[in-house]
Amino acid sequence: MKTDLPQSFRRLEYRPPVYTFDQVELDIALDPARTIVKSKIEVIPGKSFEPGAPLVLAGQELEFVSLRINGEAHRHFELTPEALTIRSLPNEGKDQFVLEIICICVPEKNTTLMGLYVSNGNFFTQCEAEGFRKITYFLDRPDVMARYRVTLQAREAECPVLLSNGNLLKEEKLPNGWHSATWEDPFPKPSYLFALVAGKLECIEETITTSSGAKKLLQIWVEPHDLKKTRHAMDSLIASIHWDEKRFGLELDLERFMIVAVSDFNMGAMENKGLNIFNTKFVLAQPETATDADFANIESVVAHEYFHNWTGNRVTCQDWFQLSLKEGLTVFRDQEFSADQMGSESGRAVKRIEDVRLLRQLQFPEDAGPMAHPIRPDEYQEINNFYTVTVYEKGSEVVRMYQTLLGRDGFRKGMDLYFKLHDGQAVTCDDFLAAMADANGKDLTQFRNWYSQAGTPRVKVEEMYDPAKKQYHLMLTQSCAPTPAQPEKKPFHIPLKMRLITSANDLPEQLLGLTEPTQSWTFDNIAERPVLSINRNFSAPIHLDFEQSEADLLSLLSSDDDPFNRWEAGQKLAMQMILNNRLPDAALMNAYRNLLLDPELDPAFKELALTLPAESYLYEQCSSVDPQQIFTARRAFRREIAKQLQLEWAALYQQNQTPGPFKSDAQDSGKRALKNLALSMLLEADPKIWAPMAINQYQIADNMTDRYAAFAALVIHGAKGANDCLNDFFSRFANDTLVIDKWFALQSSRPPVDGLESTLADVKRLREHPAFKLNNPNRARSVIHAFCANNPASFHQADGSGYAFWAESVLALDPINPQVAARLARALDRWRLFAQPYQSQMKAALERVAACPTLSPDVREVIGKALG
Ligand code: 0A1
Ligand code: ZN
Repeated sequence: MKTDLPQSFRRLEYRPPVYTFDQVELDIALDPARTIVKSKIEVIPGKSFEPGAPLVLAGQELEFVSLRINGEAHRHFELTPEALTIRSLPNEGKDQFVLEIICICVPEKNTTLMGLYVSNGNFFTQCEAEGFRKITYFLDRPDVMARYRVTLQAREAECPVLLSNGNLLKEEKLPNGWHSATWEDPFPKPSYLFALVAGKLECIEETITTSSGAKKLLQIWVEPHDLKKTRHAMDSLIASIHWDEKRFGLELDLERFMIVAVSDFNMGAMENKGLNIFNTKFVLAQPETATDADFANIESVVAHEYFHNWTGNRVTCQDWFQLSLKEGLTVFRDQEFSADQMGSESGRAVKRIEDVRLLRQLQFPEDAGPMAHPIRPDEYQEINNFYTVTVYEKGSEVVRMYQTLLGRDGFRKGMDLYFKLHDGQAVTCDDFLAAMADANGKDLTQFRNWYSQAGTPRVKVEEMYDPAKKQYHLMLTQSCAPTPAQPEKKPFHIPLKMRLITSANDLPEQLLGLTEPTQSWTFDNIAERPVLSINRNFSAPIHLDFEQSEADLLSLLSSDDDPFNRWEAGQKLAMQMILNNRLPDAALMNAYRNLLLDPELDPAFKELALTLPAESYLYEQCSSVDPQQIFTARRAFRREIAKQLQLEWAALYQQNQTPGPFKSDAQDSGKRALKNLALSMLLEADPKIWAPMAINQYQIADNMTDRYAAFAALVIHGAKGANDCLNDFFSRFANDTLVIDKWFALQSSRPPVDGLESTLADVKRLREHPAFKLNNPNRARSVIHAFCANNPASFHQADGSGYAFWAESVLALDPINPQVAARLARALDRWRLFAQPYQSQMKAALERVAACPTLSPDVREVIGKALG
């Protein structure tokens, strides 16, 4: 039994490397049962070098074979399960020496999907954050950047394709049916960006010309039967390349850029230099099998990984505490790209609303829970647990605030300086901030608090209008609740876009900088009491405490010129009424009706405006959550909108059809979104009347968005015909893994329906289904995570049955794949927020998992912090 305390890593304990690597040669003979890895490395002293210092290499789950230094066998070393320590180096390590190591790994046994593994008979790697040490002994840290030359060998019949980073140097036939390929990456890189892929794959390719006139080869590699689903990813890649040239002056630096799809993958995708590896979910799309959301996600993930080529690869992170340096920045870049791809101002606003909704649904709870951490964390036990919505999405909001403060041009100046100073280096978030400050001659000292402090700041708004003096007074007070290890917070620099709205409609938008705990502003010559529109376009990632009257909120909902705040006003009204257990009143219903009938408004915006705040966001507004009560109140509210606007929904359903060939662009997908919300509302209002229309849509649909929406509406509302659709859908798409994931996920995320068996009973049956595979992360997530994290009303049962299922699932997944298990473990993060009996039941489930003596460090950290 392991009794040692979990090991913590601390940001302030960073030391530069003692040794570093120059040139790395890898020779890898691929065999699923026994892959032989030979490395030949030029080692030189690093920044912390002292003569005589040992060279300590990380290595995990490797079979050590041999070690040579400068061509001679070397005996002065020690091996532990985690490290290879080499002593008595030539000339005390002061001169460059050549290290040669041979070791063996077993890809077919690797279910963690970190390091080298096999998926559907093909070989793939995943090295971020610390997977390279499962391939060979190495200085597996991002501040050791080396040049790689890689030779892959394999049996040609099983692995006709051999890929690695960079440019292909040569290919050779070898004896006994083996062959080899040698790749060279001209750019120094950290080990986490290494990749290899080998197997039976095929590609589509395109040649493009970049801004400097260079020709580049683009390839997308997939299993042969998926080739027909790669067009959208290729178009997205080409669009991303052009966008980065135009917006940031950044050009593709390699002759060849490859994307490979794999169906067993822990995350979305990975930005390995020149050889991005993707979860199939974020590559493969055809109208018949992928929804509009899938198309949009593919576009943004392809862009995200491509953008990493500069923000992450050319300039990388000094250490893993700096993860947001590359992730926050790259999410910001992909969000801006997707916004531009929407093709209109209203499209940009729609994208902004979607991003903020996600932030509030997922990141706000994280920032208020036991795993709360600053975007640049100070401590971790397992770095894999820190690929979080805080590091990514809040990180992106922080980058966006630079742009808000400095303007687009100022932000671009900062980016230019960042690359000028740091190209080819491993740097820190402080370096990024300094580049932004120096390029613009600005003091951003206080802005640093966004990097060091966790928690979502609250800004209290108080206003007063003085009709006699025609003055408007605004007082803002900021605060931030304690988070783990941070009882007290310093004030943040909060950029707040605001506008005073009056009938004359003549006051401009302004940017207020809230830097003090409390600050006041006076506005003169304000002819009448204005309506305040503040934090426009969500200029800062904060909670607003503003007791704005319902009348003012209704006025913003009907006419704020900032579409984000227009949406926000509606969300706030709905939220307040749901939390007070009220149904929408006549005034709100009227506002909804006007909005839906407004011919000027984008259908995608209408869909967002009529979608209620998520349960997880509603929880965050309560001091003691009764999940069943919130579900019931929210559902009743929705049903009322559905019923009272039934005629409008029926009309919208007809008006927003998209005849003609399928297009996944913003316009058509916006119309489909509104039409399918209308369909769902009609079933909410009266499943008996409207089910036949949904069944018809299901049957005649020529695209997955419409087919799935009809299917989901039937299942979610427990309508007649739902079961036939379930059977039909499964047999229609039995050979398409990604579509079958949808089939599983829909059933697992179905909220409770009167008269139907509990979703948990369904989920337990699904887990026994022949097509269920716990080892495949997408499939496991489609059943287990879908239930535990996306189906609150079914999950939170007073008898604790949902939590017991969660505990069993965490314990079953952990020995197979700790990363996937640890994500699932997070589903109980907010247990302290819940009322009884939920809270005690959750605690008991957490304790049951904690009692397992063989937990991975990943799950141990999450559970330990939840209970701590
Ligand atoms: N850097 C990737 C995310 C990523 C992180 C860890 C992984 O290992 C399991 C895989 C991918 C990105 O931001 O897209
Ligand atoms: Zn990323």
